[in-house]
Amino acid sequence: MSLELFGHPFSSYTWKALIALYDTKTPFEFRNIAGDQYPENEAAFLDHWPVGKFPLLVEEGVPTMESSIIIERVAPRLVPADPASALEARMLDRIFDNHVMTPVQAIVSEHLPFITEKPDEARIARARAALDKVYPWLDSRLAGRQWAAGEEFTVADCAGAPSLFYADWVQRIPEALASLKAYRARVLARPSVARVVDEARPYRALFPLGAPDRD
Ligand SMILES: N[C@@H](CCC(=O)N[C@@H](CS)C(=O)NCC(=O)O)C(=O)O
Repeated sequence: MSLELFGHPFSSYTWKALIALYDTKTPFEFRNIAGDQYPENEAAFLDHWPVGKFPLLVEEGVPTMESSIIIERVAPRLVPADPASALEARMLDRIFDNHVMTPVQAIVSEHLPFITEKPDEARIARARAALDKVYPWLDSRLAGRQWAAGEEFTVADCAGAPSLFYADWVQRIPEALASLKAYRARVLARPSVARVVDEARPYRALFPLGAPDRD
């Protein structure tokens, strides 16, 4: 079985799939589509998925889109066997993507000159308000848990790590939310997560709001 993952080393959703692959020690080939350096990778990627959203998994020529589905394909054990635990893990995965990463992407894209000439301050304010609402909810939900969905490292953590990594860069998690801050630190220390953070260091200058000197 040959697995190829197309993605960008600084992309949050690429991290999500990479964390699952690294954590489960699944062999694969990374097809980097960063910038103009790898035109053959970009062409093959767009050939499989003209929508152009990454990551994309290609297995023996057959593409799979969407990071959560890629994880279920390559690392099924990251979804718990018990149905109630599986539901919790999938729900947290959706919450991190839709209610943390989506507002983060909105704020970041409003600062990308090739997407917008002048930042839409109202959109940025709405995204910041969304983060302000979800942070305390996450803090309560994660209290007393080792990992996002309980005692097991799951797909929810693959989503939680990149979304909270970047969320804290655009809107600092308040000190008072100790469980959420501790979870972020814990998940960033996991070797599979530390590896994607390290591999992305050369790309930090790309962060349009300016990467903070930490993490
Ligand atoms: N729902 C998708 C989201 C993927 C996504 O938004 N990827 C971003 C990179 S982190 C992307 O492709 N950005 C490039 C673009 O929008 O053109 C998933 O989970 O894979």
